[in-house]
Order: sequence, then structure tokens, then C-alpha cells
Amino acid sequence: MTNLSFITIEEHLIAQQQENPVLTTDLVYILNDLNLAAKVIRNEVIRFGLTEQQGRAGQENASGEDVQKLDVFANDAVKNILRKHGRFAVMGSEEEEDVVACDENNGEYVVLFDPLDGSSNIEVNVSVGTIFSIYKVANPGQKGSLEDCLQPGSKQIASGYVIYGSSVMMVYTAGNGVYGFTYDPSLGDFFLSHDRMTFPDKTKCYSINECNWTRMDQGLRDYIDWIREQPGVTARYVGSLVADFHRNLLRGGIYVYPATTNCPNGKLRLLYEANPLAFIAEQAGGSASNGDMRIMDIKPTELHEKCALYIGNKNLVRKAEELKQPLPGLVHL
Ligand code: P6P
Repeated sequence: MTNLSFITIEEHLIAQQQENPVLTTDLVYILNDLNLAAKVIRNEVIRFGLTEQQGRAGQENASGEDVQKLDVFANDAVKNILRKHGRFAVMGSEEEEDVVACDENNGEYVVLFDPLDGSSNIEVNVSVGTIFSIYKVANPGQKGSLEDCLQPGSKQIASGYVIYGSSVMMVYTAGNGVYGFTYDPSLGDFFLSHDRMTFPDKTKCYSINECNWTRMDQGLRDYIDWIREQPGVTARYVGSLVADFHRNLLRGGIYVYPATTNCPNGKLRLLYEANPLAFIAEQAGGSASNGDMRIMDIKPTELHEKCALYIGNKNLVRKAEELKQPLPGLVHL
């Protein structure tokens, strides 16, 4: 689709309301607020070498990872922009140890987000992303709590990501297909550029950090040997989940971050990385698994819970599940 359509996110959402009852006026406003947050974060990302947001913030997040100043900036941008209209009961963020209860609201919505995924890549000019996942509260009328954040991914009403790459795009689903919007700096807004995105049948890429070869199960090694032999397939691993996922969505492929002997629960976070991208993947005709079960069927128990992630073309995920074996050296109950 060319940008001659000049269809903004707001115009698209209003039109979508005709065929998607999930898109309430509140949810349209929330997605528009995320559109604004993407613009605010983009402004800092695209001038990183010149911004005062460089370097580490001098703290670690709940997963023990160094927090970059830009992580804090992005986290504050998403939190403050979303919080100001009173629609949220509670929020969860990679950069917040505990849930952010929005007690000043009697909001009906929950948002879980990774404000700047892959931020360690920002200083080497590699694409990074913002990932978001939206639910209705589990217990309407009650104050927002951790319980509202611990819903299975199948309860998401919308999810998406922003990729700050060679162009900046926002990709979302509200359960009625996947739509991509590209930012036009000359006009200062996002416009529909990718209508009803689906994984192509042909596989182009597999994305996995093969440095973990000795720490992965034999079944995954067999899978990598298999996929390397598939015609037209090549390895692409950026080290930024949103960038790898987005490329595979457009070209066909699979991203795998497995359980390894040094990360037996995997590295990626279920609530604000795996679940939102799993919703997008399934809406685009693909699938997402932890190697044993559908990601969106996992009942979370912790806010920063980790999981293994196999996500992309359905046939590729299924093959990986078929070959998967227990990790060596770990007792499996
Ligand atoms: P590794 C970034 O830290 C991230 O969470 C994902 O964006 C990325 O795919 C992965 O970790 C990279 O991890 O261990 O391969 O460097």
C-alpha cells in the first residue's frame, strides 16, 4: 500500500470499529496514546548520539539487567502518557519492580509493556522497540492489582510494538488482523502502510543466538541442522527481539530464544515480550510456543516471569516442538 492513502491510526481505528466490537472508544484512545508515546520515544532514539539520555542509569531492572537512561525515559513516557486519562487500573513494565497501581483512576484497562526492548543495542545504532499488551481488568470495580496483570495471553484485547529502525513503524492487533503504520517525519504522523499483515508461506530466516549451542537441548541442535538445509533459508539474528520478529513477520521465518542450561526458564519475559508478540503472530497466521505449549495459554505467576519463545511461521514452530528434547543435566519432574 502506498502512503497516498494517508490513513492515520486514528482514522483506521474508527473505521475498524465498524467490524471489531473490541475497539471501544477507550481502546481507540489508548492506541492513539501509544502512538503519541512512540513519537516521543522516537525523538530521543533518532538523535541518541546527541541526547543527554546516553549511558546507563546506574540501576538494574527486576531481571538484573543494566538499565539504560533511555529505558527510563521511554518507561516514563509510556507510563505518563497512558496514565493521564484515567483509563488504566494498573500497569506493569520491565522497568518497574512492582505493578504500578493507578489508584487515582477507576480504570478498566491493564497495560504491560517493555518500553525499550533491545536497548543495549541503541548505542551501536541497531533497531530497538517498544512492546505493549492490553487487557481489561480481571475484577471490574475493584482496585487494580497484580492479579489483573497475571492473566493468560489469550485474554489480551490488543497488543503491538513500535520498531525504531530504518523507518519507525507501529504494528498492532486488536484481534481482527495485524496492521502496520509507518511514521512520516515530514508530516509528523503514522500512516497505514501494511494492511492485514500475515506471515508469507515461504521461509526466509531463522533467528537464534547460536552462541548458546552447547547450552541448548539436542533437539534444538537437530532443528537448527534441519532448518539450515531448507531451500532459501538464511540465519539472521539482530539481538533485538522486535527487529528479528518484525523481519520474520514480513519475510517468513522463526525466532527462537530457548531454555538453556544457564537460563532454564529462557530469557524473555512472558507478560510484556512473549504474549504481545504471540497475539500478533497468531493474528498473522503464525504461532508462538514455549516449545511445549501455546504461549498464550500459559497462566502467569509472576510479573517478570520468563519463558522460552519459539515464534513465527506455524510449520516452523511445530517442527521445533516435535524435535524438542529435555535440557541435559536438568532433572525433569
Ligand atoms: P542474547 C534484548 O536484551 C533481548 O531481550 C531481546 O530483544 C533479544 O532478542 C535478546 O534479548 C538477545 O539476547 O542473549 O542473544 O544477547
